[in-house]
Amino acid sequence: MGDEAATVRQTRVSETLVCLPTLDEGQTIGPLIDAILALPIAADVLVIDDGSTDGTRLAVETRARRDPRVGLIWRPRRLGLGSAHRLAWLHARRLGYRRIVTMDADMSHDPADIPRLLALLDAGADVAIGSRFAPGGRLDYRGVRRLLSRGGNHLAGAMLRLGLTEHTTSLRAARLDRVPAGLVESIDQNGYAFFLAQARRFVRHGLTVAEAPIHFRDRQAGRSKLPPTAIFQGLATLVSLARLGDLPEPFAPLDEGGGHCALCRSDYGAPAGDAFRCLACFSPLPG
Ligand SMILES: Nc1nc2c(ncn2[C@@H]2O[C@H](COP(=O)(O)OP(=O)(O)O)[C@@H](O)[C@H]2O)c(=O)[nH]1
Ligand SMILES: [Mg+2]
Repeated sequence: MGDEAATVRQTRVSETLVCLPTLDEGQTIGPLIDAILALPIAADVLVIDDGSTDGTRLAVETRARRDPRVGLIWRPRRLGLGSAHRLAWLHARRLGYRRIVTMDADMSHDPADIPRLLALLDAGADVAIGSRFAPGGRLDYRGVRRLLSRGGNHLAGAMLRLGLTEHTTSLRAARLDRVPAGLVESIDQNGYAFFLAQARRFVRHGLTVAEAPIHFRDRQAGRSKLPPTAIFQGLATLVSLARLGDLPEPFAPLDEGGGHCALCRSDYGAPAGDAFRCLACFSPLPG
């Protein structure tokens, strides 16, 4: 397979898939995978890497070769954080997982929080969100980043009225049988906008969403991959979502057969705006 195609490698071992999108996270991805696999819960790990050049791919492939619980979807170039999450959801459904967990790969999210989120699903929630702003939660950012995170989430709380304290971070767990197929896979947004839209869809489509307080640490290695424009895109998305009021956003249900992509030979076709795209290599597909 050439560099223009995605490589996809994973078999399902357990019922829970923990998904980690990466863009040059070579210093943290190995220890993070090891920490997740050492948790007192059964989980597989999927990394969705967008053409990292810093050894991320090698660190994942080394582990994937010796442990069937570890999988990798490698895309040849940066295709966006939201698109990586949508692909993770689609993949989890295709392989028949019962639960999905998503989180950042820079160690800002603590793998030890995963069992706490899964416990909320076991207690009856459809979705569990790790929150920096719920009572007991912590955020290590200082200065402008802290202000933007806090302010953005206050604003989202006031404008969307979802009953949540956290709208913009990726640490989330869900029962795949309770979330309609396509609800997440059709969110055509990246960055913070994706997480805002996802939180709103969960609540407005009637799912039971629980929050668990988390301690969010600042990254110790590498640098932030989200450009400042992601903040403005998030704000614009917030305004357009608020305009919908309490109405659930319509979404395109997934075709269970899955759009087959002739270019990368995966089955990752999903609705994108008015068209269909392969989420693995991003080529347009016939609708
Ligand atoms: N696959 C993929 N991962 C991404 C992309 N953008 C960011 N990430 C990953 O998403 C996670 C969150 O990004 P990060 O830079 O830490 O955002 P911040 O915490 O808001 O500064 C990290 O694991 C990144 O490596 C992308 O375009 N594609
Ligand atoms: Mg980060």
